Amino acid sequence: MKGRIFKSTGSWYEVLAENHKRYSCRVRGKFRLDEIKESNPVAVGDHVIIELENDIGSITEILPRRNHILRQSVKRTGHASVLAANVDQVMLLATFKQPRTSWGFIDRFLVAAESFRIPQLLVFNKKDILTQDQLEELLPILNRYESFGVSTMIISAGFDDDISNVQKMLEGKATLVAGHSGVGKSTLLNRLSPIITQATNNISDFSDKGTHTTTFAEMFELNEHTFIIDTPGIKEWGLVNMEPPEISDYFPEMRDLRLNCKFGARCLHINEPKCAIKEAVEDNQIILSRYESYLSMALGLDNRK
Ligand SMILES: Nc1nc2c(ncn2[C@@H]2O[C@H](COP(=O)(O)OP(=O)(O)O)[C@@H](O)[C@H]2O)c(=O)[nH]1
Ligand SMILES: [Mg+2]
Ligand SMILES: [Zn+2]
Repeated sequence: MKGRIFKSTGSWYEVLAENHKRYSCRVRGKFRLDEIKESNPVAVGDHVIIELENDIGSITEILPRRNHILRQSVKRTGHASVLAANVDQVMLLATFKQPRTSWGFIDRFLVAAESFRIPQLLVFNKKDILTQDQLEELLPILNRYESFGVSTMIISAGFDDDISNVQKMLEGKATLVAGHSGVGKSTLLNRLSPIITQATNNISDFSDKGTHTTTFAEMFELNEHTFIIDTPGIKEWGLVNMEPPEISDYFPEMRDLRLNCKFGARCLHINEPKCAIKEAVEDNQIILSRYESYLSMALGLDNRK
């Protein structure tokens, strides 16, 4: 019988089967996953074949993945695990303040998604606490993100009467939702689905971005065609298998421009002469903070700030 992985604890998997029942399953035997070298063979979002014996399931096959999102292990460098598979889009929930999500973190997240060719939504929460000046600072930046293909939105998950604008963006898709702890992810998910009952944290010390209650990704069904994949509060977003010369490929506003660099594909846009990217930054065609994010990635700097 076919099914889809909704939850993984590493050894047990919760599968929603095509008969609409949920089964706890184990992996039986060894899979031949030629192209997958990651530590966990089965990930949330995977379509699988299960066999049942007294309501206990065995996963006997993983169906081909449309895509997957890798996450670099924080503890073991060079080690990656599959965070989720078969994802239609990612949604990063961010906040302008309380706590402030850095543009560096946002860009790393977007670039990672772009490298897996997964469309991105950037949603700023806690609109209610923004002053008019802060809104006027944020809006033009978001317009520029829109111009290179990122969908953006400013909401107040805690106070908006109506969140149908968010629901519309999610409808019919499987969306991976991420964000630092404290941005209001649980508040939003609780509002999106009555079956998601997650503890919300009253965090007074927002500097503690490490606190999180969830440790594994988990998928929820909003309706028959709409799924949310909740991820643990992400502290940092390691770059997986990304060499400096290819990083600007994943900045959509740099992708075409960089063909005009004097050193072509060898240009790292750091201190090379006649660099089209640096010129575009000077002309304000590329957002300075985006270029700074690029530099920090190309120079292999840590993003845990
Ligand atoms: N002002 C304001 N606070 C919010 C909003 N949404 C969530 N919060 C608060 O932010 C804190 C963290 O929310 P929570 O949903 O637990 O965040 P999570 O860590 O991302 O899951 C809680 O105190 C929420 O009440 C909002 O739209 N506006
Ligand atoms: Mg939470
Ligand atoms: Zn260049």
